[in-house]
Amino acid sequence: MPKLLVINPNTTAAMTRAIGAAARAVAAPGTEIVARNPESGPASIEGPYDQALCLQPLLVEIARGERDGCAATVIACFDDPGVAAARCLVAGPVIGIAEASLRAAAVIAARFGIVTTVQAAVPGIEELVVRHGAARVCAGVRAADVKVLALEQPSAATYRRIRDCALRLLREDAADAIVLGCAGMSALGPRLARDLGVPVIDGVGAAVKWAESLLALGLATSKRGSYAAPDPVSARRRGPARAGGTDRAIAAAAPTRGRTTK
Ligand code: 5HY
Repeated sequence: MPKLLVINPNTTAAMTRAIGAAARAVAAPGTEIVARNPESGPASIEGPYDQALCLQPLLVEIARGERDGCAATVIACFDDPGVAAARCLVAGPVIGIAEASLRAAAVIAARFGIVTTVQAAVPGIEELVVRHGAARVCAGVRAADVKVLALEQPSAATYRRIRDCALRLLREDAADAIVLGCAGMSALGPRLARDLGVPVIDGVGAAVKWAESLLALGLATSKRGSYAAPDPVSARRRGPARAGGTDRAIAAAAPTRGRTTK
């Protein structure tokens, strides 16, 4: 039975529990969900600085997940932090919830809109939309002006802000479906879909199902080219000051599987 690591890159345990519940709600009966967050890093990710701050502890946790037998990794943050680096580090598929949502949305709607938390998150998400070739089908990215941590126990006012933001995407930007632009919104998906009358895509669910299907197809990340495993030689040459903490922590967590020189 496959084990999936579903990692919340921020350090808020309540959010990790909610993300784990959203993942288990859609996982196939034989799939074991391991929901974790790093020991250190930002309590929430709201913009480029937090995204940078979460990276090293996130990679350490992903390497540990593989050592603990997780065959694939879902990065449960809508900024998809560290996805490419993690694909170098571990053998199994690594899926970001933003990429999974965009690909699912482009299949079920001619135009979709993304509702996220704060304005600071919008430019990074717009970049992801372009990077994943979804600019033509994305009607817009809008911030509901709610803090990520307000989603731990969303109040009625927080829910209304998100719903009304989604309504603006439908009415003013002509979106036909809504993508939840934060892992903390997963639990609100079913109610929003009922209230809005359109499909609402939750990235945690989309990424879990995608990971399961890649594993069922026997697919893992290619270690040829960009996602080749980190080269221990150059790691050692980076010198203790810079590399010591990061590489040693990651090396300690990761199995010494078939390191190939690029
Ligand atoms: C997320 N932040 O999914 C992103 C959403 C955002 O801590 N988990 C976070 O607002 O950027």
